[in-house]
Parts: sequence; structure tokens; C-alpha cells
Amino acid sequence: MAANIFSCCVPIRQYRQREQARRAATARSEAIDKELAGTRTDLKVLLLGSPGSGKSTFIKQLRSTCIDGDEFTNEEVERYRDIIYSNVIEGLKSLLDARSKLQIPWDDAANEEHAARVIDCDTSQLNPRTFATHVSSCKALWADNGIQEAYKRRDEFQLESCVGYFLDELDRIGNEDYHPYIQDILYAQQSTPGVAEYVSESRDLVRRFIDLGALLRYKKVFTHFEDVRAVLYFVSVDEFDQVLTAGTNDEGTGSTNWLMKECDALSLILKCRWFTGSQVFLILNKADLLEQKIKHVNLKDFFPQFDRDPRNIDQVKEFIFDLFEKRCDSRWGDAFCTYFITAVDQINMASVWSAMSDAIRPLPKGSPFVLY
Ligand SMILES: Nc1nc2c(ncn2[C@@H]2O[C@H](COP(=O)(O)OP(=O)(O)OP(=O)(O)O)[C@@H](O)[C@H]2O)c(=O)[nH]1
Ligand SMILES: [Mg+2]
Repeated sequence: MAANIFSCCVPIRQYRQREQARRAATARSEAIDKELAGTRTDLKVLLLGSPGSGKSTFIKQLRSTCIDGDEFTNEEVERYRDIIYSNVIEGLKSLLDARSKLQIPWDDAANEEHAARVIDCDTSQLNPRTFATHVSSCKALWADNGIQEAYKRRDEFQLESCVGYFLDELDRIGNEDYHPYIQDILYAQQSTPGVAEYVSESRDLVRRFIDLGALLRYKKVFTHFEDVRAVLYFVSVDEFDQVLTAGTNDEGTGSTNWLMKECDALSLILKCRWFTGSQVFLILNKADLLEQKIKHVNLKDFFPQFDRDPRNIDQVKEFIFDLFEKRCDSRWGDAFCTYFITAVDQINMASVWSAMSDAIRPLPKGSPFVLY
């Protein structure tokens, strides 16, 4: 009996000792956390760039692939699903409009009826049930050679870069129980309406990524410019063939090519007094689309000074790289870096981020804030 009581008491004593040790360890860890919270470095990273240049896609990748490995919540996945439905219908509307304006004949004239259904669709009300009623029309239209021909000529009109990807995936997206893959979420297109912030926290570091979307023109955004550790300026490199219709750009410098306008914008950022102590990254995004485009659009037609092989992606990238680097004052030195990226590619982003994150670190203690 005594043995029984004794054998019962030992585990209880051990349990109490273990519990005390566990509580002490938790208290120690909380004390360290509290101490670190006081000394944690807060790094502000600003994302700038024209609409559609890939800022939100980059943040989605930081969140899901590069830094935090976060899963999107069910509510977010459902919201992206409805955005994807809208991307499909709006994309088809653009293709239908282009087919008509470019006077491309229907493959099957009976598809006019499907076209009318898609044109009448209210994209603000899409959900699995309402989208299901349009799936057969979408499939019939995407299979029509007239629409395919318009798609081939997409450089001649405005078409979101995600449209081809989603239309090719219609069998999957058209299922009523469709649940977007992460790759679909990366392609989902919706303009950021205001300032978006993504905060990534670790024990000793808080990184705040601030995406100013289309608000850069408004003076009130200058409040975000103070103490910026890094600026990421995004450019869609596949738009080298876009010509500005107004004759001069917003800065009044007279550049009429889209890439030259982006060079002007970058040079203004590099002169901006707010960023003299920041690391500046030029993100030349959509390298995948650039590679596709140079197969049928000649860079020489837009940049006569380009005297190398216009079908060679490395030579084209080198030329674009030089175009921007020449605008960069040599004083910036290591505080200015350029990367070609494909923001929708998870493998590419993981390696780009591992190189970039090394540069986005707190400045060593005691070093002056200004880098040059
Ligand atoms: N193919 C391809 N598509 C890309 C790439 N980067 C972004 N996109 C697509 O381009 C579209 C626009 O990207 P966003 O990230 O929304 O652009 P943004 O800069 O946030 O645009 P705003 O919010 O309007 O300022 C989305 O459909 C993206 O999936 C890329 O490297 N390759
Ligand atoms: Mg955005």
C-alpha cells in the first residue's frame, strides 16, 4: 500500500517540479521578448511604381513564399476567387471589343449570342453560382479562332496580363467547387485602392512594407516618406513598346516611350531628399512577359541605338539594365541595386528575396543615417 502511495507521489512531485521549471522558462522568455520589443528595429520599406507593375504580387509572395510562409485565410481565398471570376469576364469583354475594332471575323458566327451574354454580365456580383451560368459562353468564346486571333494581337490594345492564364484554366476555374491555387492568387488582378501595408514581425525586427498604389501623386503620402530604409521601384519591362500618346510625359521631360518615362521617374526618386539615406532597389518585373514579347516585337523599332540581337533575352535585358543604370548617379554606389524578376514565379521570388533581404537590414549602431 505504502509502495503504492510512494509510487503515486513521485510523479506528482516530478510534475510540480516540471511545471515550476516550465513557468520559470515562460517568464524568462516573456521578459526577453519584452526587452527585445523595446529594442526591436522597425524597418520601413516603400513600394513605388506605376499601376500594374507588380507591387501587390510582390507583397503576396513575401507573405506566402519568401518571409512568413502564411496561408491565405478562407475569406481571402473566397475574395480572390470572385476577383478571378471578374478577371475572366472583364478579360473576355476586352477581347470581344478588340475583335470587333480590329475587324477580325468570327470563327463561328453563332458565338455572337455568347458574346452578348458575357457583355451583359455584371462583374460586381460574381460568385460560384452566378459565374457557373457563364462558363459555357466563356469556353465557347475562348475556343473561337476570332478571339484567339485578337488575343495574339493583344499588344495593340489594353489587356491585363492575367487573362490568358485564367482563360487557359477555365475547366478548373469553371467548377462550382473551384478553390484557387496559390498560383491563381498571384495572377489575380485588382488595383490597390489606397495605401496597403504588410507587416512582417520577428523577435528583433519589424519590417513594414508600404504600397502606395496609385496615391503617389497626392501630397498626403509624403508622411510615409520619413525614415524609409528601402525603396522598391517597380517597372513592367514588357512595356518597352508602349508609346505615350500625349507627346510628353507627366514630368514634362519629353520622353514618349514608356520605359524612358520610367527612367525619368526613377531619376526623380534618386534626387528626392527623403530617400538620401535609403537603399533603392529597381525591380524590373515581368521578365517572363519580356521574354515572350521579344519573339515577335523588335526592341530596335523603339530603341534604334540597340545594336545587338533583338531575339536574345540576355542582350535585351543588358540593354534595358544599362538604360536605367545610366540614370543613376554614381554616388549611390551599393545603395542602388537592380533586379530582373518574375513576380508571379515562386521559385524566382524566393531566390530574389534571399539576395534582397541581406541588403534590407538595420544600419549598424552608430552609423549615420545618410549613406553618402
Ligand atoms: N506574367 C506576369 N504577370 C505579372 C507579373 N507580376 C505581376 N503580374 C500580374 O500583373 C497584374 C498586376 O499586378 P499587381 O501586383 O496587381 O500590380 P500593382 O503594381 O499592385 O498595381 P496597382 O495596385 O494598380 O498599383 C496581376 O494580374 C499580376 O498577376 C509577372 O512577373 N509576370
Ligand atoms: Mg496593387
